[in-house]
Amino acid sequence: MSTDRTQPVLTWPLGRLDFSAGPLVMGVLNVTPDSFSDGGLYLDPDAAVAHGIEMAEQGAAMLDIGPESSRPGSARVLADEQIRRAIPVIERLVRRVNVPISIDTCRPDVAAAALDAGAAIVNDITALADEGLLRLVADRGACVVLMHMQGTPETMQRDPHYEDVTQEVLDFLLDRARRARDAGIPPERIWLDPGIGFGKTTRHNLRLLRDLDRFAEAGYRILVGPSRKRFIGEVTGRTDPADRVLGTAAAVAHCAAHGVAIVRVHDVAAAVDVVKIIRAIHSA
Ligand code: HH2
Repeated sequence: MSTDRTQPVLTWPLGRLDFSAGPLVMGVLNVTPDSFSDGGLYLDPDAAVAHGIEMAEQGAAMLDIGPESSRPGSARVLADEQIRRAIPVIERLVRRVNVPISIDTCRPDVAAAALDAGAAIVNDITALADEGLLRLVADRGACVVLMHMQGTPETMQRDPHYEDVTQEVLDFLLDRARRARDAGIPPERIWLDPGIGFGKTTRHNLRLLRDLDRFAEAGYRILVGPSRKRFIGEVTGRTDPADRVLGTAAAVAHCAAHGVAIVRVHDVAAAVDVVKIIRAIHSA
């Protein structure tokens, strides 16, 4: 079983991405009042669109629009409110930037509205648990991020537990990937994400990062989202997420050196530089 990851250019009905220059950078754009790092900064659509354009200019290969925070302890946001936050921003961004737009949601009605507005990727932290979202992604020809999470955002950090975190996360993702393929989603449009910080202790996150080669060998493109997360604060002692840019850069460098296809970050310019350096070293 494998997807043809040797093909550097991915074209799908809604977009095109060239992976030949090493890992691609996905810029995070949270249109929420309460995201752990950029909450409240881009609730205003003008500010959100300006930041999206800025990240594309800095070299983001795609933009991930998040209308609901999934930080530990966060509550769910109704679909209507997610649509109200995200759709005007997506409608404007697709006309202003030349990169695919991703919608970070687990709700089929939000994803449908985003795809109608021009999004090309569905980023689902519940790995298409919802049958309707699975069918939507298959029918509409979107790319999808299948992410691993133990529990739900409300409860996931209470007592995460694994016998073998890497094997369990990998087994889960491969199982969800098989289900997505059975529903008709081609393997090259299925991207797998170990879900850094989602029902994991710092040790679990570090183990997953240490074992990235095993994910990269599984036959699918791998996406990793370490950006400014708590494990970086715990290792470095940086309590303010804004002070975790260098720690994030180190994690991005590690991802780039271990077969990751996409890194999801807030600090696009830094990640783009890191990826360029790792790539230059590897092709020297
Ligand atoms: N992390 C966050 C949200 N969505 N999606 C994927 N695929 N992978 C991730 O690691 C991931 C994600 C959490 O980060 P952020 O969006 O910055 O914060 P919040 O959930 O508080 O909006």
